[in-house]
Amino acid sequence: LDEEASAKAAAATADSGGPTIFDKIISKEIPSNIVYEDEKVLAFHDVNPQAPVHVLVIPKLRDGLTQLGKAEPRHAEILGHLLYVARLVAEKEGILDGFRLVINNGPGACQSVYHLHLHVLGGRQMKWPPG
Ligand code: IU
Repeated sequence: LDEEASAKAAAATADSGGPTIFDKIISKEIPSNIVYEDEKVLAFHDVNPQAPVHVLVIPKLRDGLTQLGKAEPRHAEILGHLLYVARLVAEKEGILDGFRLVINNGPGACQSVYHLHLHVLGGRQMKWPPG
């Protein structure tokens, strides 16, 4: 898919609240290249990396967090943990010197999987502004 087509495809994906592919990654029905795991979160390499290091950090229990915009007070602890794990992943992957965290929220940001996930990107010079 070219850039425009993939943006359109992502924008056409709605937050249905239904199951996502990440359920099968969490249950290990679909294998992934895991970087870090604990009882609350899973971090694994993105199948379509946008940088030499591209890891997704996700909560194992979605609990309504299809997207960050749905966050409520009860989610504050897991949100903090996801951010801390992103830093552990950056260290493990050797990119503490320069890494970027991204959360695509909703169609306007090309979110394509409606299970909250934090992108950890690095291993190359990141540009600003992002696309
Ligand atoms: P987004 O922020 O919702 O666009 O990110 C979803 C990411 O999930 C995207 O970078 C995909 O490459 C990635 N991904 C994956 O790693 N494994 C999969 O089976 C599927 C998507 I579908």
